[in-house]
Amino acid sequence: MKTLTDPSLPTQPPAELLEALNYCRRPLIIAHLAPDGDAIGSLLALGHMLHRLGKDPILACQDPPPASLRFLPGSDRITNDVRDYAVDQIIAVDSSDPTRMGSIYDPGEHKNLPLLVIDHHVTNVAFGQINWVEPATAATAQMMYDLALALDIEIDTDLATCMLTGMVTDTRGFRTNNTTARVLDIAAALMQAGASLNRIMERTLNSHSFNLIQLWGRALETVEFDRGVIHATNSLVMREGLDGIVRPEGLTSFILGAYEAKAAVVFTELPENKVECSFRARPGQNIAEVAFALGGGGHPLAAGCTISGMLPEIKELVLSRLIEQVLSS
Ligand SMILES: [Mn+2]
Repeated sequence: MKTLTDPSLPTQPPAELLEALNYCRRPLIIAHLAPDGDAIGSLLALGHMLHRLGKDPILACQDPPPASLRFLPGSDRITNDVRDYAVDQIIAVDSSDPTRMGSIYDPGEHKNLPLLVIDHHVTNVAFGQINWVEPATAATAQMMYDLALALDIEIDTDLATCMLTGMVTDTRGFRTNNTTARVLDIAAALMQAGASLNRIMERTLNSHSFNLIQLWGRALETVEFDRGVIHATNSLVMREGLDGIVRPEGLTSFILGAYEAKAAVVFTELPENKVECSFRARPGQNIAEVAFALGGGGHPLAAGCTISGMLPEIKELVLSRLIEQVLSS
């Protein structure tokens, strides 16, 4: 794992990454599946920048952007079908391992192309030929800002809006412990460049569907606490009648707010006996290692994994690992 760089300084993209970006003609940029604001914001920001450099980037994600992110300029250009495009380079953004690219990455079709990785997850497995990973940054979108500086690209309103959205959503409105003075400096610069912080907050963190509120209600009824770990369950049965919603977004951070809790997990049961586990923890913990050991990844205080098996057994396994982590810290 990489050592952290000084968070008060801009991060430096490797020279070979800048060279590769200048050299390509039609890169395929891939954001991770079940995309969040940082994935989509970074995807679009990089797309805008490469377009500005005279490239013809293809923007792709296995899953469509959530409705709350469709206000972002360029989001209508994101595709989930890239078979008809002859591309000459692959760039994975905000993805810590190749499975995060989902169905977009075609090992047969794409294996001979240069693969570039731009990400801020401490658990990144460096799966590209060129890997630019900065775990001290609050968002991949923050790295995109530093990339604009390195490429000498002027930041217009569209670019600023995409970058600020990634930073706002990954820091949950500048609340996470990686919200440094530099993060706020960049946010101010992006506002100067025309991004509306208020509009981004309203569209993303302050907007939920009624179905999501109902799912929160059902999941909150399941909340339990055991030796420092607070947890809730979102089963398939609980989502009956709540169309178009899978995850109780934001719930893990909310239940971690219990004074007694050091770590939190929400279990989301998926079809075909899979369970998605979303982890959050208070400073001093490291749940990235727990997630990584279970086949997932993330950040020291925000991580996740998806495990195959039955819900009760997976809950038991994951809770035992988390409790062990909390008791040993
Ligand atoms: Mn991110």
